[in-house]
Amino acid sequence: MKLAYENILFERRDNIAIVTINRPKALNALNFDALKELSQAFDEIKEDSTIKVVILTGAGEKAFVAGADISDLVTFSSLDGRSFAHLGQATIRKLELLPQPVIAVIKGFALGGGCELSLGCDIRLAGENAKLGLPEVNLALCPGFGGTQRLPRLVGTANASLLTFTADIIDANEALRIGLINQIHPVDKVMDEALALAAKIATKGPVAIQQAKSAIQRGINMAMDDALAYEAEAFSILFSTSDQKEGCSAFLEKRKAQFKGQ
Ligand code: CO8
Repeated sequence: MKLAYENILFERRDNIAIVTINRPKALNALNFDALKELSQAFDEIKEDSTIKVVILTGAGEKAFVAGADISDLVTFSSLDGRSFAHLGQATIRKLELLPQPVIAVIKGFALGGGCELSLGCDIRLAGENAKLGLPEVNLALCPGFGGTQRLPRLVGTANASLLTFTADIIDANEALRIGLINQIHPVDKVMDEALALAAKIATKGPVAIQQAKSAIQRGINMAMDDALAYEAEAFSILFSTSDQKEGCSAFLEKRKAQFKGQ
């Protein structure tokens, strides 16, 4: 059954899914409903093997996501805060562990929970107008959607601590310098760049991409010896796929491989 969404848009372009957070009046801020819809969309994507790559973005050019919805936060009890943090964390973890690679397209503000959502993506492409940060401490809150864990793993504890403690909002160039984003593009070109990147990734062996993503995402949280053992399993299982035989044969026969995702 196709699910109806009110706070997000879900579209397909061939084998690419585009999920757009669509609350422009609140700069795409995340509330309970938006998070629940994102979670449902990620479930749909996980079950759909015809989707090879996912793009996650925000509606309009002013914001990717300007954080959690502060008009809700102001009324929260401690229990509300906990369930909101759990929902946000579970949703972003689901995103992070999707079998398909996810590219964030960041135009404008990616703040607080919005920056944390982008950290659950595998690759971040930014428009020249991107502004990123974790301004939670301005609200006497701390990051609650995984930012205290994913940001230091990505940019190191010193950069993460500076951003988190100062609440400074950095521009695209500084975000690129510290490794928070992968690339900067003109605002009107960044979605096309993401689509081209997604199309490129979609030409590769799909099971190989899944195994590589899994080894990266699972392995980063393991001790090195465990992670290497995990990688060896991820690698070896690929020899049971017909795509692997096709990929190696096509190379030797000097032709383009035709992958089936099997
Ligand atoms: N929540 C709700 N509404 C928002 C939010 C938000 N996060 N951000 C912007 N808006 C609304 C504004 O209130 C405004 O609404 P209206 O037009 O009705 O007045 C509209 O969006 C446009 O915003 P501005 O007029 O403020 O636009 P500016 O260009 O002047 O400023 C900024 C843009 C700098 C992005 C500014 O809006 C801002 O600072 N926003 C808040 C950013 C922020 O602090 N984000 C972090 C929120 S906390 C968080 O994300 C915690 C995540 C972890 C939660 C853990 C569980 C408890």
